[in-house]
Amino acid sequence: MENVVQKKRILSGIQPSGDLTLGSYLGAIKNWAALADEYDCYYMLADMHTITVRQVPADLRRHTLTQVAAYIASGLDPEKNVLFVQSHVPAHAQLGWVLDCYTMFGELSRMTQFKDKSAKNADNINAGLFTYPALMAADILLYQADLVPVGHDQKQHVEICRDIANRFNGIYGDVFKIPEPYIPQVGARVMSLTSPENKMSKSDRDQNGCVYMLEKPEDIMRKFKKAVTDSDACVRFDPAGKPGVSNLMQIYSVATGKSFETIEAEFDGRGYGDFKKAVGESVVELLRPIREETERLLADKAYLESVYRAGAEKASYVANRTVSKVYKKVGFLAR
Ligand code: ATP
Ligand code: LTN
Repeated sequence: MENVVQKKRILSGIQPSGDLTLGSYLGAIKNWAALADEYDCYYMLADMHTITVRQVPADLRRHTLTQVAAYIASGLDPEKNVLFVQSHVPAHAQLGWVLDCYTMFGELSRMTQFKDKSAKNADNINAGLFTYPALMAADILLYQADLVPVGHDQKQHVEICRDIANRFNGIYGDVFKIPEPYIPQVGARVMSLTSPENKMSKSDRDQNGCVYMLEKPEDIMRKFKKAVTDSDACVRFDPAGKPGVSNLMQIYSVATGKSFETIEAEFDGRGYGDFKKAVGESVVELLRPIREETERLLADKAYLESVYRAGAEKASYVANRTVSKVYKKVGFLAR
């Protein structure tokens, strides 16, 4: 008897809403590359989500292409992972609409990302920003994903996706696989260098709080030297009492693989100056090969195009099957 074990499937995505940050890398992309052998992996560029906040069209195009290059440069081999652009696969919009009709106003109103983003974009609180989680649920459910690797801030979105899927399955039978969030232990929450109580975010207006994946070494060093700490002069992990120092320790720990105890011992009796310099240098070295490879790939547009075209084709194949099933279940007349 044939004994083929189906690999579990993974789906995740990042919005091409700006230059990728150290947070996007440590909280998401870095962990993705290690999953390719064990799982069947789909990674998208969530450009349809990006227009929930007004974009300059040329910038959106540039960010999308750069992000394809950065995915590959971060170790996502296009032969082993399906890399695609959300808007290239119409099934996302198709299932997104259906799921809008199975998502409740009340549950959408409770989403923290909606509350944060509508506070930041008070002049443009559009319907897409509000129904964002239903489209994200479609992204995940189209691929019948088992796991969704994301940073901590996206956990609530994966939870609402599960609720929507369970609701739909409750009415129509087992249509969707119920996905689980997959959140890294360390690195899931990289905080701003200037206001360590807030998450480092690519759309943050304070550019000094944010380290970008493709940033020049001297700029990275300058930002770490200016990072907010405290007046204790003691390198110790205590996120509540010492948020700035603890954030730097987390970053240093993921960049070097050192434990918090090792880091505390390494900087025992030394000032924050040495510590910040060491963290900055570790990040420069972590990001250097990725920046260089991204620049090399961006010079080869034909290759990048071949990657995202092939990705869209593979993704469409899987996604269209789910849409057909869903259309039939809800009672749409077959064409
Ligand atoms: P935006 O500013 O456009 O909202 P963002 O910079 O906050 O974007 P996303 O594109 O929303 O980041 O996130 C991409 C992925 O990276 C998600 O899985 C998210 O959880 C993760 N991520 C983003 N920022 C951080 C961070 N500071 N720490 C850890 N993970 C993060
Ligand atoms: N909402 C996510 C981006 C995103 C996503 C997804 C992540 C869109 N669709 C599907 C995981 C799975 C964000 O803002 N980071």
